[in-house]
Amino acid sequence: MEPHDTRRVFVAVDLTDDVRHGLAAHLDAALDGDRLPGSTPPPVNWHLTLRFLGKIGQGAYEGLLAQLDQADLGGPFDLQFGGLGAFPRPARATVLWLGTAGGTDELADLAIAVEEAAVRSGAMPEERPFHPHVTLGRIRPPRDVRPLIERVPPFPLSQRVEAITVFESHLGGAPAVYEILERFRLG
Ligand code: 3AM
Repeated sequence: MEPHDTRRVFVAVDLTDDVRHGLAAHLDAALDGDRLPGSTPPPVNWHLTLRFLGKIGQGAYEGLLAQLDQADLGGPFDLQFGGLGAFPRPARATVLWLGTAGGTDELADLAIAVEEAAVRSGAMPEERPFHPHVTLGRIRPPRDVRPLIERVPPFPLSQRVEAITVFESHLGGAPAVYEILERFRLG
C-alpha cells in the first residue's frame, strides 16, 4: 500500500490459520445453516486487540515501534479460547465476540506491556479496562443474543502466542482491510 503520514493503527494478537478455520467450522456446525447476527468480519480479519491507537502520525508511529521493540513483552504462552459473549451485554448486544478461557493472565500482562509502550511513545492512556475478545459481529440495532450464546459451545482450540502484530486498519471498503505493519516476538 502507498506510504503516508498518518495511519490508523492497532496492536493485536493475530490468530493462526488453524484457529481461523477451526472457529469458522465450529460456528457453522453450531449454527446449523443460520448466520451470526449483524455484520461478521471475514475470518482473515479476526484478531484479538491489545491496544487501539487510532490515527497517528509518522513520528508517533516510529516512537511506538521503538517502544515495542524495547518492551518486556514476556514469553510465549498458550491461549485457549472460550465461548461467545457480547458488549455491552448479551440482552442488548452491539458487539458479539469470542472470549478466552486460558492464558488470560498472560494476555492481560501483555496488554499492560503494550499499553506502557504506547504511553511512553506519547499515546493517551487507555481509560477502558482490557477485555480480551475476538470480535465476531457488529450488530445494529442492538439485539438479544442470549439464545445464540447458549447455542454455541465453547470453542475448544488453543494457540501458542509467540508474537504481537501492529496492524494498519484501512477503512472505507467493506470489510476493512487490516494490513500487517510489524511483528514483535515474545521472549
Ligand atoms: O478488536 P476489535 O474488533 O474489538 O473496534 C475496533 C477493533 O476492535 C477497535 O480497534 C479494533 C481494530 O479496528 N476500535 C476502532 N475504533 C476504536 C476506538 N475509537 C476502537 N477501539 C477503541 N476506540
